[in-house]
Amino acid sequence: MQTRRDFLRASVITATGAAVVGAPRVAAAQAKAVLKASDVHPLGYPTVEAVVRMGKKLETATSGRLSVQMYPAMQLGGEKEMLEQTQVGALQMCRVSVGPVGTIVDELNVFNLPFVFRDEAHMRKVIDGPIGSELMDKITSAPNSRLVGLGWMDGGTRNVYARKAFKTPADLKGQKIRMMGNPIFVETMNAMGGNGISMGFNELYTALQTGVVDGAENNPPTLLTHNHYQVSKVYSLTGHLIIPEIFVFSRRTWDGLSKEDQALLKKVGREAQAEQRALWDTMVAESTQKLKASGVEFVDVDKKAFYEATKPVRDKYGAKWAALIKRIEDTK
Ligand code: BDP
Repeated sequence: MQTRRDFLRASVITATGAAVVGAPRVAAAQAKAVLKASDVHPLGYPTVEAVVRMGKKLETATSGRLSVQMYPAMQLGGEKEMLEQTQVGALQMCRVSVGPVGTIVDELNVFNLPFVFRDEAHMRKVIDGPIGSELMDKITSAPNSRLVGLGWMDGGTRNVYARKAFKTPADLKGQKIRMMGNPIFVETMNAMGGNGISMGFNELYTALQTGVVDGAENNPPTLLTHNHYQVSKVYSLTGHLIIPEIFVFSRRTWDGLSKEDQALLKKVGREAQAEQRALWDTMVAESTQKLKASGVEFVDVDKKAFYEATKPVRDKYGAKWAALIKRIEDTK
C-alpha cells in the first residue's frame, strides 16, 4: 500500500520526470500518464472500486498509456485536503461527498440541505436528469472551482449514530455530533437539537473513541466499513441528509490532455457512475444486515419533528436557489 510519503515522492518524480502529469500542461498530448486518484474509503468500497475499474478500462483503451493509481483510505487526508490537491494538480482525481464541494461551488449546496430529497429514488431521479447535468456543468465552468466534474455516485441516506437513541430533537440536547465541513451541516445538527461539530472524516474515529464527540451521522456502509459501530451501537433513522457523491478531475491536468483523452475520460466516468450504483445497492443491503448482526440497534424516530426543526436551515440556505429547489421538488 502506498503511504502519504510515497505519494509526495511520486509527485516530485512526476514533476521532473518525462511523463508529466499534474504539471500545467501534459508535455506531449500522447505522453504516458499515471493519473492519481483518491478516496477516503478503503479498496473494495463501491466508490473506490468503481474508480479502480474505470482505471482498468482507461488502460485497456489506451494500451497502457493512461492508467489510474488509487490512493484509498484517507492516505492523503480528509476530503478538504483531497479537493485542494486536485485543484492544484497534485492529484488528478478525487471522489468526495457533495458536502465539501458546496463550499467551492455554492449552488451545489442545494443537495446539502436537510430533507431536500423525499427519498433515495428521488435523489437518483434528480442527479440522473437535467438538474444533475446542469450542476455537473456548473462545477466544470465555475472559474474558482479548478475542477472538471466527471460523474455522480450514490451516498445513501445519513442517520445519526451514538451510544443512545435520538427519537426526537429533545433527545439530542447537549450531544456533540460530528458533521462534515460545511456550515450548513453544523446548523442542521444544531436545528435538530444537538451540537454540530465540524470535523474531517480522517479525525472522526479517534474522536468517537475518546469521546471528543458523542456521535456522528452517516450511511450504513460507512458506519460498518470504518468500524464506528464498535463505539456507537445505536443508529437513529433520522434520514436528515441524502447527499450524492461526486468524482472530479483536476482542471490543471485536464487542460493538458488531448480532446480524445478528455472524451474517453468522460465516457468511462459515465460508466463508473452506473457501476458504482449497482455495487452500492448490494453494499447497503449487506452492511445493514452485518450491522444488525453485530448488535447495532436501528431505531425509528419522529421524522416529522426533525423535518420541521430543520426548516430554518432550508429557508436560510435555500432562499437564493428557490427556483432550483422547486424544480427538485417537482421531479417525480
Ligand atoms: C461518507 C462519504 C464520504 C465522506 C464521509 C464523511 O462517502 O465521502 O467523507 O461520509 O462523513 O458517507 O465525511
